[in-house]
Amino acid sequence: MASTIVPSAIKKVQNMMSGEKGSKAAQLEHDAATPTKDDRITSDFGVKQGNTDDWLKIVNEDSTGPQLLEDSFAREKIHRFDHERIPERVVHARGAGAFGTFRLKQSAEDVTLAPILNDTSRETPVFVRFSTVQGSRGSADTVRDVRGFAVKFYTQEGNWDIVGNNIPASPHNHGISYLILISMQVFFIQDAIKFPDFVHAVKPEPHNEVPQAQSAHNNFWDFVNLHTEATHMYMWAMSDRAVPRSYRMMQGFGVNTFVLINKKGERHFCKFHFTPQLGVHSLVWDEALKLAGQDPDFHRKDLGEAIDNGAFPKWDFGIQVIPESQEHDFDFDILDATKIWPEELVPVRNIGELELNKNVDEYFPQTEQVAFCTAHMIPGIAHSNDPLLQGRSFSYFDTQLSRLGINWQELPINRPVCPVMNFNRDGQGRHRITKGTINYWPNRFGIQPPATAEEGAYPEYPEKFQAIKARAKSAKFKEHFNQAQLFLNSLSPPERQHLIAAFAFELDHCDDPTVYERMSTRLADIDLDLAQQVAEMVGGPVPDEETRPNHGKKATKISQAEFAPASPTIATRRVALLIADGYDPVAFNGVKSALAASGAIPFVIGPRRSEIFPAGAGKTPGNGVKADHHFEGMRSTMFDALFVPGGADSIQTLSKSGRSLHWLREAFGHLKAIGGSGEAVQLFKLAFGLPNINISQDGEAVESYGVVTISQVQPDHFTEVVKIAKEGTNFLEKFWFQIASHRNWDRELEGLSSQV
Ligand code: HDE
Repeated sequence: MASTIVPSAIKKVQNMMSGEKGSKAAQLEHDAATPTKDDRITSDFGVKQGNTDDWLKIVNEDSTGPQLLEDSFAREKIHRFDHERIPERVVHARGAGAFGTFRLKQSAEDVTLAPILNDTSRETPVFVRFSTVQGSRGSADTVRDVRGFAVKFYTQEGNWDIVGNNIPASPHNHGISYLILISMQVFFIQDAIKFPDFVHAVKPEPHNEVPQAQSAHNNFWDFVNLHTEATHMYMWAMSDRAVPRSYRMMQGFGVNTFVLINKKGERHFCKFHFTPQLGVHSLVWDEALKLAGQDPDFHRKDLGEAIDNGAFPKWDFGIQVIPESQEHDFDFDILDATKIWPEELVPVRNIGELELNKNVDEYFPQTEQVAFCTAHMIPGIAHSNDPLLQGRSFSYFDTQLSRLGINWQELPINRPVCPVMNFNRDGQGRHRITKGTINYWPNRFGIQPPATAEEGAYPEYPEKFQAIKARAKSAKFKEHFNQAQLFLNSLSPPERQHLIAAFAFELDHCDDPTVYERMSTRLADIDLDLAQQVAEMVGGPVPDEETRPNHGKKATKISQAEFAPASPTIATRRVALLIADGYDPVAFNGVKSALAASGAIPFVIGPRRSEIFPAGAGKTPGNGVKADHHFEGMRSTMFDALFVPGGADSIQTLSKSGRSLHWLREAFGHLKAIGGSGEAVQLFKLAFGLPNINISQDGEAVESYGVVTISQVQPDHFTEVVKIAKEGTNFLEKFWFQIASHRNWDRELEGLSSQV
């Protein structure tokens, strides 16, 4: 009996695996159908249908009449449609996902026995889902929020999920709730009870379901003010981190403290990091606000587009490790997920690389039905006593029951690539069929005995406890302001300005004076200058003394400015070329092809989405270039940089159009790199006529506050090989450097961006 049941099932899975690389893809391919012209439409029970457009009726001479219930094809179609929606995730409802590969570059065998982290010959398939937290499934991508960064590793030892986010402490919105519960007095506080309070406070208010996908409302600020444990978190959430330029340009963190176990049975505490190779970049706030309306799918499309173009996003995967013996050597509790482990104290060891290289085939069965669970750990990785992690590991399995049903782990996207053999049975939506008479252990045939350690059983670490049962927490959990100050002190000057502006925006949306007045006072616990600036803006009481001195300490790798790629790059940046009839073809063609050659994505934007004709070529169809979009269809917010080639007629048209001037001024206001050649210098004088902006006059390329101009054009200005270096004299070199710098912060710091 044993030989007919177990081995055949295992063999089937093993055949699909054929080495770990690509095994998930092979498995999914096995489940997927690609309809072709040769296929014929059928009902769900497999019968071919001849007419899918007319419900079966009793018809009069004019072909009208009542519909028949007998039409099971029509009824099936409507039934299926009526039940297409499942409950959206209670948090992180809006997301985008992709497949990829994890490669280990350096073994971490000294700290973990997990083969995925010590076998450098392995390639492990992954699925990653990015998300926002507060908004519902149809909300916009670019809202101010923490982003989910959930990774499912389909390893040969089973699925391993890191359900993380883009902010390292748990200033994750619902992280706050936990942060609060672990820090309250010891009475009556339980994870499951406190978590809904926070999520209720941040989600739309109950009386009118407003606002959508925003924390800028009374209830949120009321709640976090009353729970000072949330202080560190909201500093991050008000920073640029909460408005990423792209999912591809944000960090990912496991947030919780995990345990690694090595072959000797030693334990190390660990935090997981993903650092994007393109650098960490954000939108500016005004741009994020506008994009929410102009292109609500901005991040989703950006991810799909990059992968389709072969520009696979990559992250370095790193671990921070603390030996068990040093658990108490820090002035914060290393199990407190609301605290970071500053990198100068615990360096990050980059040991691997995560690459996303395949878009989903169908959103619902893959991105919507993927289900993560923090309890999904493989041998060599384990829970610590981080109380946030322990609470989460109950919640994730539980929430999948209402969303997907008890057999959620059998859905194709969630199925491990290794054999799953056990005596769990039945339940709604069961797919697996197991042959034979045995569904229990022990059994008379010895079928499916538990594994031994040598066979790869999950190792339990014998941790000694001599304890009392109490609702308690360690004393270090009660400190709430040190890392909020550390965060503020570590920001660059523009990032600090953005943080102040974000507080001012959010509290301006609170119309209950109790809320914004209390918050104005609370900020003095972090920093007096911060509190004064915000209070003045929002009409709260302006504090005149600090209630808690700022310790003045800084940490590395907090400011996004510290994550520049090893060498500057313009790869994957979207650059708009603005033209009208009569544009200069030399500059246009030169810059366009040089952009593409450097890995950027050029877009031609004109007054209409049809052919635009260059200077001197007449309007013969085929002589010009077809615009990708027109000025009204797309907005400057959707691009990282603009280039305007000269050409007298083209510039004259652009100068007369309010919309094209708005494109330029808006891009200037959003601190983007702007390049122009020939007659474009006149347009720039008109658009940004500020004395500080130095514009090319004598044929030399000039860079001034991120505006790069060259007044006279020679063909070789646009064909030289481009090295991206600040000192460059060449037009492209200067322009490329500005694009690679992401934004020109000086423009903002000196108040120029608000003057245009
Ligand atoms: Fe979550 N969280 N969470 N969370 N979380 C969910 O699970 C929860 C926390 C995170 O793309 C839910 O499948 C509790 C921290 C991500 O599918 C739910 C606590 C972090 C995602 C849940 C936390 C996260 C979720 C809702 C303790 C960053 C989306 C749907 C207070 C490390 C995963 C679901 C995806 C989703 C509970 C705190 C990240 C309800 C109880 C901290 C990325 O189970």
